[in-house]
Amino acid sequence: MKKKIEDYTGPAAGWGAVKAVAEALRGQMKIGHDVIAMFDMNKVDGFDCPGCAWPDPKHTASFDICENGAKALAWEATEKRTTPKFFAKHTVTELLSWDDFNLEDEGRLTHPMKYNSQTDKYEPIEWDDAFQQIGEHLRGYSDPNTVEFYTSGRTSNEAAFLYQLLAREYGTNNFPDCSNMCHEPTSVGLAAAIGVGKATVLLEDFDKADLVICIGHNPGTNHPRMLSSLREVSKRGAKIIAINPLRERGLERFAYPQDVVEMLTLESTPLAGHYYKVRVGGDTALIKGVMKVLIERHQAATDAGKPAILDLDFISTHTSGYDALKNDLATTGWKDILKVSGLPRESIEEIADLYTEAKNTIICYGMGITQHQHGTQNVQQLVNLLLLKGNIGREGAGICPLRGHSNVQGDRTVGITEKPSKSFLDKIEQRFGFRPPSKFGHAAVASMQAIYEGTAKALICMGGNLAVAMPDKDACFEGMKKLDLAVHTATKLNRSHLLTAKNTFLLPVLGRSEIDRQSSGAQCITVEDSMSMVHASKGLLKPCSPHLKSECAIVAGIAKAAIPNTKVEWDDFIDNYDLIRDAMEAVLPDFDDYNARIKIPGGFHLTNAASERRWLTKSGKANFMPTEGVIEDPKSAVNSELVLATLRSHDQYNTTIYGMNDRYRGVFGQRDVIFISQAEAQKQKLKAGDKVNIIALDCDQKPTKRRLDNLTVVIYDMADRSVATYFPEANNLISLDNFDPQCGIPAYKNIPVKLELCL
Ligand SMILES: Nc1nc2c(c(=O)[nH]1)N[C@H]1C(S)=C(S)[C@@H](COP(=O)(O)OP(=O)(O)OC[C@H]3O[C@@H](n4cnc5c(=O)[nH]c(N)nc54)[C@H](O)[C@@H]3O)O[C@H]1N2
Ligand SMILES: Nc1nc2c(c(=O)[nH]1)N[C@H]1C(S)=C(S)[C@@H](COP(=O)(O)OP(=O)(O)OC[C@H]3O[C@@H](n4cnc5c(=O)[nH]c(N)nc54)[C@H](O)[C@@H]3O)O[C@H]1N2
Ligand SMILES: [Mo]
Repeated sequence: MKKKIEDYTGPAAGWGAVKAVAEALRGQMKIGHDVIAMFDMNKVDGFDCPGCAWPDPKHTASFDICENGAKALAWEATEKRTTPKFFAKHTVTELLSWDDFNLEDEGRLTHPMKYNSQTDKYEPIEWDDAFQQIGEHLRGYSDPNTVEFYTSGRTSNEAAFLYQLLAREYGTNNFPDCSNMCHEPTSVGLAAAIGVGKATVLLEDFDKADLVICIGHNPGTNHPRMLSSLREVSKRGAKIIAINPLRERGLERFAYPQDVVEMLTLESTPLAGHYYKVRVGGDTALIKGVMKVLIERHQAATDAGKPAILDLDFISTHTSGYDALKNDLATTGWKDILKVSGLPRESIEEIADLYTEAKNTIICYGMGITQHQHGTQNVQQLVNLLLLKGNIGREGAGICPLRGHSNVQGDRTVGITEKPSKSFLDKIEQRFGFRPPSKFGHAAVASMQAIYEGTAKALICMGGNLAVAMPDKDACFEGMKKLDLAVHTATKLNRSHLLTAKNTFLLPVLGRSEIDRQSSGAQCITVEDSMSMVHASKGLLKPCSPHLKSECAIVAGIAKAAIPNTKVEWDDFIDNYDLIRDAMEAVLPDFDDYNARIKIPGGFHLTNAASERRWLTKSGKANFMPTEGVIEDPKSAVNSELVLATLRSHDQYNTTIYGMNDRYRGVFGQRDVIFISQAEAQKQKLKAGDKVNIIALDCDQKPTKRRLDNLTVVIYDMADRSVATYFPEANNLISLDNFDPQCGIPAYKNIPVKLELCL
């Protein structure tokens, strides 16, 4: 595709999406049965979309696929294959010179493979041999805490539950997880504030909200099915506010592909009526500004005998810490708020007006909020704002984190955590008869540090592309090569697989769309969406190779070989996944009648105490959590004149690159671009099409060695003093110690930088 930059004038979705789906399918899938299967995605008896975690209206919609869901499926159900023949032709050294797109575009992995360092090639291996050899290595390490067990969030509840059993019976709580890179501030921040680290809303709440605030997320690309919910909100006349440094088409206008009239008349529904281009890293400043206005106005109103703005009853009955919040806001100066948020005071007052007028408010947020050194505090500022008007725990109101991978939330629920609770470990012991370790283990950053420092010996990966997704490519790549053992279960080849350890195994796994047949018949698995709905998913397509195993079967195979006296009935579990679910029911709270309840269309909702105004916090109340100052990334060069956010294009799924376009942002045929506002470009003496190098700065604003060269300048409607480019290409600009100390999330969204014009 030819490189070009061109304004995208259409709405989000609409005909552009229909065309893009057709393009995505071309070259991947034959138009036939498999494409028809797409329409069974997210339906009762069908399989869950491997794309995002946005819930479905009732899991009964006759036709509710979205462009990026279709791309995710086309990518998984492709006709292309990465076979032993392919590996015989290419050395790993050669493959390392391929780009990420071309590696995955070779298609689905078909055979278990083992790396041979003599030939520098992956070679086929029988499953049993692979398991025996992996088991032998694992049995050889004297300290189980030198093994890291990574999970990427597509893994089903059943596989994740078995995986944590394997690791814990083996003897470790080292569970680096992709959620450590996206919603850890949610798990930690919400838990401290309201006692539950998850969304307090259900899809139905969107029908009752008067105001939806979308802050730091890009639904048109990353949660496209959310657009139909936002469309309903807008059509009802409720308001939507977008707070985002970049103007994102998916937050502005949407044409619903399922609405024939909208499609044929080329009409679209406007979404956010109010758009605030906050500076990258300016959300805490902005939200604190809004709260400051609200409290001052409330004070003035009540002094003058006018109606209250805040919900004082709620505050006194249900919360703790209001005075501390008030005091902190009183000492936060407007100069700092305006400088850091990059917004004029009128905008902040306007947001306060809209929030005051609305009876019910939902706040939705994503990576723009979480991926900062103060990601946890950022999330808590959103909760503070909601608590001021009692907007948690009633209809039409609440907090709505947009989770990432389609089952990242479920994986955590069923035990993928480096900090297990005592009650969870007790239950495992009661059910399985072994005492799991209680010493806390590693999350993602700590794992990668251990890998880099050489204290970790082995890395087992349930999917994902860890070394590419993490910050500091140089350190990650070097670390991976020092490992004694790397085991990857994957659908497609990616770069992490090529960073070979002394012993490396690549195990091909069934995708969610494929039939998982075990001795008792075809199995279903379960997943949990962003709103804590748990439901079944059953693959319908013929597996792409007869040599694939399910994730559950691979975990069991490794476990049996690594733990000779295992107490777990692995074979029974694999014969029939109902038995895994029975065991989960015995161990996990809220999973009563699990096998029966997943058969209910749409699944069942896991209890969320905060949404019932039961506060499972230490204080027994919902806690206001003030944060000092307005700086979200205090360990970076806080006065940096320019900060960089790393984002996803419309044609990518994390490290999986589907194509070279970012249609809604008007970028075609390329990814090596940097977005900058017109005014900022002028200040930097740049113009569209110029080539620049990005240089990351240290705390003292001195240039570091971290750089990304030769990016094309794209003038974009966005905040000043901010720039943006794509991940994962930009990941080497971030160091491994640039993370939120409360929860460990890397600060991917606020890198102080300077630009250098290429001559
Ligand atoms: N098609 C597709 N779907 C996906 C994914 C994918 O890669 N492709 N990834 C999945 C995963 S794992 C995740 S976690 C989610 C991610 O979903 P999102 O959270 O939407 O992810 P991003 O694209 O990283 O960034 C979102 C937005 O944050 C804005 N932003 C950047 N910095 C700031 C800031 O400082 N403040 C504010 N307010 N906004 C800021 C950016 O302009 C961008 O619009 O999507 C999931 N769904
Ligand atoms: N700079 C920067 N870095 C980031 C981010 C950012 O916004 N900016 N976002 C972060 C976020 S939110 C996340 S979640 C991480 C993503 O990190 P990961 O989850 O580790 O990465 P993915 O790219 O989603 O993993 C892709 C690989 O998963 C495998 N795969 C796909 N489907 C399946 C399956 O069904 N089963 C198995 N076993 N394997 C499968 C394929 O082999 C594919 O190559 O990246 C993080 N990194
Ligand atoms: Mo994510």
